[in-house]
Order: sequence, then C-alpha cells, then structure tokens
Amino acid sequence: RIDPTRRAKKPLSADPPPLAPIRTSEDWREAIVAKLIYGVGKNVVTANDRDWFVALALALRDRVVERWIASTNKIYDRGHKRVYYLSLEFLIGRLMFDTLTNLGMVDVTRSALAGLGVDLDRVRDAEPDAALGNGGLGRLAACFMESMATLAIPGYGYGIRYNNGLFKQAIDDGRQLEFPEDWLAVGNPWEFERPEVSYDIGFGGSVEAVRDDNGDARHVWHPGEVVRAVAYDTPVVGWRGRHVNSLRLWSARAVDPLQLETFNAGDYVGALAQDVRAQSISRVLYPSDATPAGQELRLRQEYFFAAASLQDMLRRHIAQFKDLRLLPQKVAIQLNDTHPSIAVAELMRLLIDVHGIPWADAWEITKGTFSYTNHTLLPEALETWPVPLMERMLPRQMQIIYLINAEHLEQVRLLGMGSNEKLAGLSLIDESHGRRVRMGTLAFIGSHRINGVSALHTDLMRETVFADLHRMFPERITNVTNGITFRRWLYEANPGLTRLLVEALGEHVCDDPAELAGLRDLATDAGFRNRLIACRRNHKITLAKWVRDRMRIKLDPDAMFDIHVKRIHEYKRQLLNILETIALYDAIRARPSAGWVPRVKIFAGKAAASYHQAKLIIKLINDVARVINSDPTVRGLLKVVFMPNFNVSLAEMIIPAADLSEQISTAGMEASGTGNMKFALNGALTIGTLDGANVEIRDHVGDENIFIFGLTAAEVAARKRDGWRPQQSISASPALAEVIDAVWSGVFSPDDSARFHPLVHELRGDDRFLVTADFDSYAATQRAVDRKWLDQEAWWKSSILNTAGMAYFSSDRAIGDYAQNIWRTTGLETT
Ligand code: T68
Repeated sequence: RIDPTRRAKKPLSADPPPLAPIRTSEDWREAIVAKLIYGVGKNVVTANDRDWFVALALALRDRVVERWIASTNKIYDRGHKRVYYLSLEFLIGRLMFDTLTNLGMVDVTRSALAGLGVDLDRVRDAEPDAALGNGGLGRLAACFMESMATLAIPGYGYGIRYNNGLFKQAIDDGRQLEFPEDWLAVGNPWEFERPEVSYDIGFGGSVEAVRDDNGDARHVWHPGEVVRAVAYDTPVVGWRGRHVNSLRLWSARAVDPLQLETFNAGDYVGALAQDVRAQSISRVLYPSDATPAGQELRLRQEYFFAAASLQDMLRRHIAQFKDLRLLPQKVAIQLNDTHPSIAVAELMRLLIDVHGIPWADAWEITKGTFSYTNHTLLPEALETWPVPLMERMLPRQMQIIYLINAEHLEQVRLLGMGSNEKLAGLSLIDESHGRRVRMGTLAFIGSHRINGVSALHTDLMRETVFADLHRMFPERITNVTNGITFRRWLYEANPGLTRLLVEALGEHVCDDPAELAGLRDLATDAGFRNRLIACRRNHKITLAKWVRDRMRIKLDPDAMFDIHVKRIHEYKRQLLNILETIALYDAIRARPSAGWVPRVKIFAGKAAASYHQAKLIIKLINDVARVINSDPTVRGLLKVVFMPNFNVSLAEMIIPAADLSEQISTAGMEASGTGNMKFALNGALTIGTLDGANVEIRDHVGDENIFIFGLTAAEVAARKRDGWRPQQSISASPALAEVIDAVWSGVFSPDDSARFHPLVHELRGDDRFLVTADFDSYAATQRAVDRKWLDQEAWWKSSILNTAGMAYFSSDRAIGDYAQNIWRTTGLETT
C-alpha cells in the first residue's frame, strides 16, 4: 500500500533523477540491453543491427537528456540571449557517432557491444542518414548546430521535419534515377514529438481594417486556410557533452484531420483531403540547389516554418521577459539564405497587428533581431516570388511588404540615390519580368547585418548584386568565412589521423585546433610521415572495397585517388574534369610507357532531377568510365569511377581516402565551398581555382602546398564584359579541340552519337562557365600534380602542412565570429 504522507515528504525536483552511473563497459552493456528489451521489445537473441542501433540510441539519449535539461534550465536562469538559426535545410546525416564522440563513449560502447558479439561499425551503418538538405547550405547548418552546442551558445535550430529527405540516387546504364528517400520508415530514436507544442498557421483569406477602442486603425487577417505545425525536438550535443542545444523541426497536419460528415456520407478520400493538403507542406525536401524551386508549395513551406518558429520564440520570450521591445537584446534570428526571409514581414505583422506595437518601433525591433546569410550570387539563383501569388497566399504580409518598400524608397530618395534606374533596382518589387518580390532585398533591409560566406564572396556581394544597397548601408555587409565541425570531419571520419595528432601534439589538440600548427615541425619527420601514409592507405583500401563490392571495379590503393564529390552543377565544372580525363587518356594511349602516375578519378554527386545538362554530365562521366576502365592499354594507369548516391555518410568514408581534392568552380561562382575544407583538413592536396574559400585556404596552407590554376574572378568578369569567345580557346588548344570532337562524334556513346551534343553546343556556343578558357591551365596543373606525386617526400610534406594550416576553418571559429560581430552574444560558462 502507498502511504500518501510519505510521498508528500519527498520534494519534487525539476531535475531528472540521476541515471545509474557508467563506470565500466558492463554497466553500459546492461543499460543498452535494458533499452533493447524495454524500448525496442526484442532480446539479445532476436535483435538485428537496426534493433541494436535503436537500443543504443535510446540508451545514449537518456544520457543526453540529463544534460539537455540542465542546459535548458541554465539558459533560462541566466536570462541569456538566444540565437535562432532558421534554415529550410539541416543536412545532418547520422547522429550516433556525433553523440558517442562528444560524450567520449566510443571505446566503452565498442567493448560493451563486443561483449554481446555485436560490432559497433555495423550498428553505425544501420542508422539512416537524415538527409534534410541538398548540399553545402544544409550541411553548414548542421555543422553550425554542433559548434553552437560546443561553444555553449544557446542556439535553437528551426526547420522542417520532411518525411522524405533528398532523393536516393541510383545509376542505371550510366544515368541518374531518383527514388524517394525514407529516413523515418524505421522510426527516429533521437527525436521527441511535442504534440503540445503546436501553432496554427494561416494562408490566404482576406484582411479587414478595423478601428480599435482608441479609434486607431488595426488590421485583422482572416486566413482562408489554417494548417497546424507540430514540433519535434532533437538534442544537439556539444564537444565533451558540456552543453546541449535543441533542433526543433515542424511537421504539418490539418487542424481537423478527419472530416467526419464527409466520411459518413461515404466520401472516404474527400474526408481526408484537407489532411493530405496540409501534410504535403512537410512531405518532401525540394531537391533543387542553387536555383530556387519556384512553386507555390515551396512558398507554403517557407511561410509555414517561419511563422511557426516566430510564434514559438515570441511565446518563449514573452513568458520570460514580458517585453517585446527587449527582443533585439534577448533574441538573434539568423536567416540561412532568403528561404526564411518572409519572417521579416511576418514578425512585423505579429508586432503590429497582434501586439499593437507602432510601426516605427516594430521596424527597429525587426532590424535589430534579424541578420541574413547570403550563399550565392548567381542571378538566376536569387529568390523572387510573383506578387499575385503573394497577394493571394499571404495578403497581410504583402501589404506590409508594400509599406516597407514605400519607406525604403523614400529613404533612397532622401539619400539622393533616386534616379529612376536606381529606384527600380533597389525596390523590393522587381518590375522587369512580371511583378515579383525580391526576397534578398527584403532580407537585406530587414536585417542589421548581412554576411557572405568567404572573403571573396563578400567582396563580390559588395561590388555586384548588393552594390546599391551597400552604398545605402555601408556598414551592413560583413564576412563570416564558413567552417566545418572537426568533430565530425576529423575525429569521427578519420580516427586514425586523430590518434596520430593526439600522440604528436597532445590531447589538447581536440579542444583547440590552433594546436594543429604544431604539426609544421613534423612536416619532414619520416616516422610521422610513414604513419600518416599507412593511415591514408587504410582509408583507400576501405574505399576500394566499397567500389569493388558495389560496382565490380578494382582500384589500386597505391594509385593517386583524385576526388571530385559535390552536387553536380555546371559552375562546379565536373565537365572540365572529365574532359581533362579524356585528354589524359588519349595521352597515355599515345605513349603508354611515358612514366605516367597511376590515377583513380572518383566522382560522386546528385543532380537536381530537372537539371538536364547536369544529368547529361553524369551520363558522360559514366560513358567515359566504361571506355577507359575496359581499355587494356591504360590498365593500372587510369580508372574512372562514379559512385552512386553521394551523401554525408559516404563523404565521411571518401574524404579521408583522398590524395587530391578537386575544387575547380568558375572563379566568382562558388560562394565558399566547405568540401574543400574537409579534404584539406584530412591532408588531401587541393587543385582549385581562386574561388570561394579556396583563396583563404591557400593563404593558410601556403602557396607551395596547393595547386591553383585558371582565371581569377576579375578575369572571368573581364572576359564576359569584353565578349567571351570560346571558339578562340578551343582553336588555341589542340588537345581540347580533339577531346571536344571525340565527345561530339560519339566516341563515348557509339549507340547514340548525338547524345552529348547539348554539352558540346554549350561549350562551343556560350560556355557560360568558361570551361574552355581554363582547360589548358587545368591540364598543365594536373601534370604539376603528377610531378609532385613522384616526389613523395614533398607530397607528404605538403599534406602535413595542409592539416597544420586548417585551424581557421573550424566551424567553432565561424560561430565565434557570428556571435561576436552579428549576434553580439557569448557562450554560457560550462564546467
Ligand atoms: C552553398 N549553397 C554554396 N545552396 O554553393 C557553397 N540553394 O559555396 C557554400 O559553401 C554553401 O552554400 C554554404 O555556405 C547551397 O548549398 C543550396 O543548397 C540551395 C538550396 C535551395 C535553394 C537554393
């Protein structure tokens, strides 16, 4: 019998009861097995790898939740400023090893599972990738979440919980096929559903102007449709587990999922129609990168998550600080590209219409709270929305945008910048091809800071796309060069190298990457070099095994692994690489015994499903691979591989196996790149253009340790200004002309000789990405790469100096820059 008086005596605590301490791997094994039994409903005999993954994830999550609650309480108790990172993409990949690594539990877990006959690496592979992003922009958001947790900055990620992330890519007869990705099919043990944290999000309808009690005009929005946003929270553990933040993803559903009357009338599909329409918002990630998706559903996604996130943060702010005027002091909202920028108009609406704050004050609060990161300058990639669509879907927000624009243009006139042409360019409304709202302009004028993602990109922002806005607001644009989390891209992806670093430089190197500079003293140390070579070789063997098992292609781990992995895009110039590969193939065949350096050319990456040229480039790579790999004259000297379904987990395997990293975008077009940093950190040498963060990588690793080629951004601009003629470059380069002729005439597509004509047309016609202009310089630099490879001591010296010079590219540094210059906050102290 329960004695009620005894229960009352025990004080209730907000803190979780302490978990059984883990002193030995036996303790930990017991905790995992308990989860297997009581959380998964299986036993050690029937459990498969996936069951073990779920059991381990649940056991780990318990350990994380303790710290999570403590972190959340601390943020509240200190009244600390909160940072909200709004992003339509979080490309997380797997979470198991982030958690194990940051809690320092990899070894104890390995031995706990080994005692049960379970292999941790197989359990690791049982976790699906959370692919809630397309590429660099989404992966940056994931790295930043981890760094905010590491620096104990109270950071909240806000996004959409897509049921289907980025499509799965299969290669069939050399062509990309897309299949739906299904990461939630087996459940997601990391997340907590919060049905009680839900908000109603309106769309469409009408706006009513009413007079309030004081006779002042007020606007009431009567949405025509309401969708419910439900929160799902995932804890994000920082390094050494000292602080834990939250990633809150919204899922959409109908307010009334089942229309009972319709159902009872026998219309079973109709009864569910509203729910299907609502749920479609969080159904699938738009797979286009670097070009906006353009469809109405995309705008619904953008508003849905921006509006839900704002309601959530205002609720939290008001509950704690009562006063919305304190918002800029207590809240920083970072807009990851323009995708969430409708939040500028929505926050204005909430402040004015819902909370009764006067316009001028609301505008100051808004600007003081938001900041915006730009990730691209490609004009075709800058988001705009048709005015009629905005007026129909978001009528009140559109009114507010007009009002913001009127004030903004008034300011333009006051500053004397008011020529008609300038006004048209600075306006929030682009009148040049139908009336469209410029989301970049909205994000710019609604923010106190806007940043580019590399020094070069930020300079170009000031000089090109945002030149006039920059003249109006000369202090507003700032640079924060991107970074990557070393926990994932070094400690987890390359534990062998990490061990070497710790042995050489001490454990402290894991806490302070500045210590990496100490490696410079070992650049010519033969003992260190040999261990490094062995470590690289192991990764190359693992990669070769993957390729052999899945693609039946045999790779020589002693060949140079030359790797080009990223989204397939014309500006990233996979075409330049494969054309040079063809030229190399021709040259080897012409003189097979000329002492060639054996190379394996590895490509991987997804093309947007509707991007025909990019898909044709994939087909060309595969057709060239088939010809080269089956030609006995180049056997042992050249192989070409296109690995299917590139994703975060595959990147973790590929990058530590790279000798050479291809970063060869047309200068001025890659805003930063972050793959470039991952490769260099792991000791690959870069062949690249002076584009994006390559410029800063060169500055940090030294000119002699990187292979730079091609036109600079200024030279690219000059060529385009002066009338660019690819035919001149082609005629000036016999090797290039021969390669282009071969592709044109069907040497690699004998079954369909016209297959690659669209690619050749582009090269001979506009060549917008200056492939032909850079070809000779690229090819010559590849031969310089060969010469360096032949001097292995020099090669490995450069490799070591790459790793040694990469501290700056830690996302901890990047987040530190945001905190100091943009968010004006610091981390919490942790013990
Ligand atoms: C990338 N952008 C940049 N965009 O291309 C890359 N776009 O240089 C940079 O390093 C990275 O951002 C991080 O700053 C993207 O990845 C997209 O994925 C994207 C998605 C939807 C719409 C437009």
